[in-house]
Amino acid sequence: MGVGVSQAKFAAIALVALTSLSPAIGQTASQARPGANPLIRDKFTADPAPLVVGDRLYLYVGHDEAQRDEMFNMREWLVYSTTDMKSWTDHGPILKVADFKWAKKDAWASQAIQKNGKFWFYAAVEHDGTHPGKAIAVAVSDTPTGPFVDAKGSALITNEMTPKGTHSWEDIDPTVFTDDDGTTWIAWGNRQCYIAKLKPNMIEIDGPITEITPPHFEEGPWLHKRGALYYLTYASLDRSTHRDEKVSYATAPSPKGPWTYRGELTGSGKYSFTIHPGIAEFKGNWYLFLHNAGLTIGDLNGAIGRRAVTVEHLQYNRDGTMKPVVQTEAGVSVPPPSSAGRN
Ligand code: FUB
Repeated sequence: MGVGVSQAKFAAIALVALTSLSPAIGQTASQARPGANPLIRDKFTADPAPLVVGDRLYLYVGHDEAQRDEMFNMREWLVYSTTDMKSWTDHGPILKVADFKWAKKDAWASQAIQKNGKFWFYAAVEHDGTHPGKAIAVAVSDTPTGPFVDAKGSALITNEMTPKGTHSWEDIDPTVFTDDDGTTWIAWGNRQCYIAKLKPNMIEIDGPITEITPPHFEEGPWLHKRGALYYLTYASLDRSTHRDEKVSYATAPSPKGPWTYRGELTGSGKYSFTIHPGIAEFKGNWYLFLHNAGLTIGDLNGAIGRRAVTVEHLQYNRDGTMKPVVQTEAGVSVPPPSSAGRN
């Protein structure tokens, strides 16, 4: 009995010692902490796009399957969900590039929104030879977890629709946002950033495509609104000073602009050339989803085509600007750094 007690005591002390060591041993230890980064650890995932539906947050991601030195190998999109930002349910693949008969490859960045009782999923893909270059596809489903089907049977946006661009991957990374008046806007781009209205049918552009490229814009735009202010957050690259993308943002009084550059929101993602913002308000708190290349699975380490999605608390200053976000392993397993200025 005495031995049993001291064994139990030893076990308890060992557990306490291990727990207090955990911040120092990084990723392995933080696996035990619900909400820590990266969020998904059994697959490489990129380009996180959150969507709140009722009391659940859905997170759409591209599935990175690059082997060894492959640059990208992305064939499908996956969705996960949570009710508490700590534990995630894996709903599996919702759509493959092959489901768009006119597309060749590349399940690149996406975003889903809910409108008129349906879920609309916009994504960047590589078009077949009939419209060479990247294109934007639209799929639809009755539920956030699919099955999604091609909603149009052809691309929503092709490379020819934005003739100013000089490269074939200019038309990528759609972000969609429905304003209070019911108008849905779509913004997208690489090096140039464009915005247009969507028709109420959600599968056609309505009116002109306008260029709104903010400073250092590289790709991955994300539109959202808080109070009266519109935000355009994006992967930025100041080629004169940096090798890897960071996140920057601009604000405007309307989706039509004028957009005011507000500077950098984050640094670069760990070991990653790309980074990709996705923003959501969920249960009274704001979150910034990102990706980095800090995850290792088996003998495959992080790389440009083997990324891992993360999330951090997002906080605002009283004037509506966003507080700089530091990327951490603790993520939302710990409370936000400060509650001052939160709405
Ligand atoms: O994941 C493929 C591409 O890399 C995305 O479309 C870009 O935003 C960048 O993350």
